[in-house]
Amino acid sequence: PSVKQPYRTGFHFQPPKNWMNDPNGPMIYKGIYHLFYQWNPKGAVWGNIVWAHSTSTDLINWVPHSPAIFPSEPFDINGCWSGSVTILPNGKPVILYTGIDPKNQQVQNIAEPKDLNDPYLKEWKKSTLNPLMAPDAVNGINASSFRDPTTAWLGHDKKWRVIIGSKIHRRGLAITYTSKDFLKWEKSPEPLHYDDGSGMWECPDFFPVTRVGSNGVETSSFGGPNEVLKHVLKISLDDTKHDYYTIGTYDRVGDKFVPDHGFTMDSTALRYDYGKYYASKTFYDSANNRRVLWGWTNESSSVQDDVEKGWSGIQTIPRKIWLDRLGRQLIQWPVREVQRLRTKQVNLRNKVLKSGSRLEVYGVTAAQADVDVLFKVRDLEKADVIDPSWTDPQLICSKMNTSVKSGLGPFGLMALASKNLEEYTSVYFRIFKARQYSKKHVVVMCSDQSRSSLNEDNDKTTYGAFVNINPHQPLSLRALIDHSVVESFGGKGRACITSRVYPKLAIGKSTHLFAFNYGSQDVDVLSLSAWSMKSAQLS
Ligand code: DQQ
Repeated sequence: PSVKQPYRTGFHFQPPKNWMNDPNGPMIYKGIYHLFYQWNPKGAVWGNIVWAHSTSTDLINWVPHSPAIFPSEPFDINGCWSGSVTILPNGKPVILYTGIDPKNQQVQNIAEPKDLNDPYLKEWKKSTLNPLMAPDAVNGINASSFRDPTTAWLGHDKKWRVIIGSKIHRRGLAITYTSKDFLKWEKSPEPLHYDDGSGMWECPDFFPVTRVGSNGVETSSFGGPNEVLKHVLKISLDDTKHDYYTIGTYDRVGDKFVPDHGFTMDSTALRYDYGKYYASKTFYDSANNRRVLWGWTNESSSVQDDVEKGWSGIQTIPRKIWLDRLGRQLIQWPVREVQRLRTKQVNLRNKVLKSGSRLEVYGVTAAQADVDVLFKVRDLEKADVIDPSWTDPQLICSKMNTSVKSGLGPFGLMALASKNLEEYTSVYFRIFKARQYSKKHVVVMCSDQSRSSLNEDNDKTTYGAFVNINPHQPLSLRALIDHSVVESFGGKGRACITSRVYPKLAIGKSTHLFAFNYGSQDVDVLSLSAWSMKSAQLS
């Protein structure tokens, strides 16, 4: 970030210039992390898509390489779209990606490293057998809705499976293909899963999770002798531009995914992130025995602003993800390596945030910071009763902005704030009673961008999520603040909201950070730690 480029990020991944969208084929190979991503070599808007490529030893500092895959053959001459890496049993990584052919049909191709001894895998060669999967008159596949192959997994019959996002009319589906040799693929008669009425499924992801602990599970794993696995299906819904997931059981014989509690894609659905977040993808990090999630966050600024600043799109900080103890949702937390960027630290303990008050956090670079707070409310009886019709947390948050006082809340953080609060992005909680006389509570987490910038030319939509926690316990809120992004984790990773904002005043050294409580009751800040963050090497 500089005076001319106040919105460039210090530690959220972005290329030196131009348009970036989906993360592609993340993996670890010979101890090196690889990130490929959809990139336009020619400008700050979507188009001319190639697979750009960067590598890292810690998921935070990155070295750019030349694009790994770019249009060159009939099977991808109009674009090299999203795809995934599979590590074959002999350790060799291969890429499956979507190519756009001369007729603008979507087909699936394979590429493999030219030199397996190069840990940076700089050069890739495309198979002459491409395309490996293509729509034709017989298979009934919609040629303009057939893309984004997942990491493949090995079945009980030693055959590979891969799913590809698709739609037929309004039915969104994950088409399964199987193969013995990874080159000849056969379409399965039935999809792994589908949903009538949802529209196109982009960038599916399908992976096992363990029921105990937070370790990751290799994509082809069947689980240990006493280990029962669950599976997660995630899809990126083209219609809403949100990533939804559901947890369920994978029937390996029928190649069917059976969700435990259905797979809804509405305002009550499970999402990785309730802010700006799309086209995400996980990989199994064998060096650290964890599953890591990458997700793309696009701009909230106008196309004209993007063209002027010369870039568009960032990646969120990679997150470790695992199944919650009760098996009802995933937990996400920034990979611990990001903490190596923490430098100057400020700590507050046992402060009372009086009703209607703010507490400025001094001494950290508020435009580039990591903040972790623990709040505690004193009397849950003081919570207002939630209106039973309020089932959409985003609506609750946008109806009641930061200035609206309720029994318990809003309390939280004001990030990227100007000195006199002409601008701020607030991330906060409100606690409601589920019903009159009820002992059950509903915790809502909001990210309010409505006052984020004096520039009105941005999308300032307010985001919201329910946080599945018991407010008798302290409420935790972590925020990764990075110039034009606020990436927030509520309830220790039970709800995440990523926002993009473009302050005019709250930039660089003129940025402030506050804890606040505008609710009618005092709230305790059990602890607040904030760190100035060093810049990562990004290019
Ligand atoms: N982006 C890619 C597609 C994918 C979409 C093209 C999702 O493969 O479906 O850049 O953002």
